[in-house]
Amino acid sequence: MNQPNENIDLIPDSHPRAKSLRERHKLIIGMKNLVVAEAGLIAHGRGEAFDYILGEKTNPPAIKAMNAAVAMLMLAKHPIISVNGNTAALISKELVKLSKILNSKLEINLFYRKEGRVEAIKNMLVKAGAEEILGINEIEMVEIEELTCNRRRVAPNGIKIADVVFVPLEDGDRTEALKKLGKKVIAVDLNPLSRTSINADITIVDNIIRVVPKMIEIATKLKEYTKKRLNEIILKFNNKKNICTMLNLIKEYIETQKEVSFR
Ligand code: PTJ
Repeated sequence: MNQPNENIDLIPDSHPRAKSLRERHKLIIGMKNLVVAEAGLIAHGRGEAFDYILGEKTNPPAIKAMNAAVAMLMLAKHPIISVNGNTAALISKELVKLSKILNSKLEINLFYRKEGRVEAIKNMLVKAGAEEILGINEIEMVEIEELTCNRRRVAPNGIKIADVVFVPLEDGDRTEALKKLGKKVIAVDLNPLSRTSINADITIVDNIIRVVPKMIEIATKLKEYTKKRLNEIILKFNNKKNICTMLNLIKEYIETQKEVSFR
């Protein structure tokens, strides 16, 4: 039987969807190494479908949301980047870099708990350069009462006390629970109509693979800004309006593709 990495090598550079196929394989390898939950593959497939109708590119509303997100993380007292299996498998190096630029701690927080998963994700983050990782010490964990799923178990010095939580690829319940606790939530979700997208304070409708490198670029620029200027970026941002703009862009994209493909 082929090893999963051999399968990656079988994808020729000339394949029109080589990049997308390689991302799938990262997740398949991640699943075999316990980093990714089985359902993570399905979640990625759903994401791919939305990415397709966004033109597989970063659109202006996503850039706007990323600017507001970086400003909010920079102004936060206790910013936390929540890491799940998919994000670790897809972009761990960049996530670690972003956490360092933003002085934001990384916390592993999983929906699907299975023996060995936290350890596998921790190893992946350490390999990517992470120095401090929260959410790995089971006995220290505390519970968020507002949540019933596995994600309720959080680090006492992490999500529990965070004022701003960055939650890439999320399931809806936690965003609502974190909001009830008075925290600001920044979500990355290719589905602009998910409960997470609708309930987050800032929703970045884009692929996490493109988002994190772009946020690193933005953070490098915004580092020079005063607190006042960062605050202005946040005040000017309207999440619901921004999601509506994105929905209009999707409609336009589909119309254009209809014209181009079936005219
Ligand atoms: O690692 P775990 O155990 O914490 O589990 C992680 C998953 C993602 C499996 C879990 O959180 C889950 O089941 O999530 P959902 O409810 O399927 O939601 C995931 C959302 O992320 C969906 O709305 C997808 O459209 C979106 N999504 C998938 N891939 C990407 C994405 N958004 C941005 N970038 C992606 N690459």
